[in-house]
Amino acid sequence: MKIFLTIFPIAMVLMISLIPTAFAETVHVSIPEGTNVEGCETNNECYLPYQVTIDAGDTVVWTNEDLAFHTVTSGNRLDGSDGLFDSGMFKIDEQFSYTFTNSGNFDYFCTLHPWMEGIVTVQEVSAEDGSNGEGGGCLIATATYGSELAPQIQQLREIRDEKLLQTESGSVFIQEFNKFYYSFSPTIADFERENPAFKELVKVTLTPMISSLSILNHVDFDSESDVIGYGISLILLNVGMYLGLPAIVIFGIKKKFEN
Ligand SMILES: [Cu+2]
Repeated sequence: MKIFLTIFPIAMVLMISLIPTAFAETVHVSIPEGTNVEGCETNNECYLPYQVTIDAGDTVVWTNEDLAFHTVTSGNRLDGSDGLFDSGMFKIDEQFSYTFTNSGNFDYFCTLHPWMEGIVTVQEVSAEDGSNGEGGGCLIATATYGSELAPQIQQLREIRDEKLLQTESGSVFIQEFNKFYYSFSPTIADFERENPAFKELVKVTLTPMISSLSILNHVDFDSESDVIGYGISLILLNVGMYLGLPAIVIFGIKKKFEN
């Protein structure tokens, strides 16, 4: 039991210390009071700050601090909305957030007060394929289970689209997970295609994790804290399965040899 008792806390500390650095950043932009009247544009103060620079995967949150309705609509006053994002009208103290998955310069304006303009500059994340956000295929699972339509993959997709992406913390998690995941998954998927034995090994390794995720199909998230709660429980369960069980087995074998 000693090994288990040593490995488990170390693994926990590692997991927990990795969580904050792995999370995407959230950048706040305010819509200051009085922007419903022309004039703020002369100093670029209709959205504050008027220009923000973020990494792909980061989220911008706009807060309406004015007394009037406003919108945050991608595009510009000359060409109108380009359809990428649109808050619709939102009122005082309400927020609108958008997660930028691709790099580039994104203009936006207020459709009610077109003099209000802002810009979001999104920098490429230096991962191999980190810009691929929602809708990206699960490369490893696809290579492992043979097709995008395998039930295990459908299940993962359902959890992602119907559960996690419906909540804010879930969306943040997926963004971060994708950044991390797409940094190594193409390599593993290629290797699996070339090496059937490795593919079987991955299948055996992934199955407990996918089974544990299926718990999420049977719960309803009522609040953001539910998501975090289930998320942490699942991480703990998986740490237990992947580090705890082998540790117990190794310990058992060791004990046998000692006797
Ligand atoms: Cu406005």
